[in-house]
Amino acid sequence: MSENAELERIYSVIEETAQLVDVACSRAKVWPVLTTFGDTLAQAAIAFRVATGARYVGELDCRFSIRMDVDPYSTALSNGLTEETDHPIGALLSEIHDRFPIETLGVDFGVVGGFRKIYAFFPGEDLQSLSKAADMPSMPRSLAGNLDFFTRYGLSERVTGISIDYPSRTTNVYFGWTPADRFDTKTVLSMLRDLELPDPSEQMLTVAKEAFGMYLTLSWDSPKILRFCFPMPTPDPTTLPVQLEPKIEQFTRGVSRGSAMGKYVYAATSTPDGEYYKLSSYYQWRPQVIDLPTGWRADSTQSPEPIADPV
Ligand code: GPP
Ligand code: MG
Repeated sequence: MSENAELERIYSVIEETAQLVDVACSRAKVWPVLTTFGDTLAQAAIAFRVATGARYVGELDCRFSIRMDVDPYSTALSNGLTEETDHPIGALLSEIHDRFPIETLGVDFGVVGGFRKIYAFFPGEDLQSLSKAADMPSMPRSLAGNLDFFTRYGLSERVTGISIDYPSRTTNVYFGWTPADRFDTKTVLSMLRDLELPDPSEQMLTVAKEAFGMYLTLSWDSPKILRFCFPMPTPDPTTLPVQLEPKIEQFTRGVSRGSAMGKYVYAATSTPDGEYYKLSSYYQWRPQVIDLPTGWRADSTQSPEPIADPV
């Protein structure tokens, strides 16, 4: 397939997926992201994500891995996807590049809002030190300010990646763990209390118990951790021992999975204003994007899945 035909094909999938959650896809916002970063989409990991929080109303997020030989931030700037800024957020990606072994790069965009995030993931078997991340001059100071917290829970050498959300001016730090590290109810409760976040619901505890890692959101304007999230893998969200939110259920029922059969991540997020839930559905799966344990990890040793057939 020619590159343009491949982009048009993916665009139709994005449009159909947006319809499932009653969102009108903006070609003016989506197409420039696809033409800027989409030249290796046929080989990329591609995921769609819905979330229940107020900040996600009327939006569908799409994320995909990109080629490793581009600098995604300068490429986004030169293609007008984001504006030049003096804010430290503008220097963060190059500091990550200088200090960490990046194995996978990805971008995220909203079908309404357009270009949003850049992801930098490190090799799953080479977890990185949090203090190294906290020492970067452009990292929010709240990471260094909370180092004791991470040390207390054994997380200080478990960084698997960092993402940067340009319009929101926030950054996520991702932590990975092995099944042996799974966090029990008591620990989760204590972590959230330490961060002055609300006590978790039963649903959040169910998800946290099965989580393959956790991640948090920081900004340059607050000394606090803004959000704290537990993601769990599942082959079928409808079989989870939780009541799926109507928006997530609607999405799950109709979503097209391309070549990625049964690869979902259901995530519980804690914020000072309460909990919300997110579901990512992989349309194409590549094992490098996130280091997953158990069954998912096992099939990552098999040959890559075939390129998706047109749906
Ligand atoms: C989770 O963060 C996303 C990933 C771990 C992988 C992205 C996948 C690719 C195919 C590149 P998020 O972006 O959903 O976080 P937030 O909740 O802050 O939006
Ligand atoms: Mg997510």
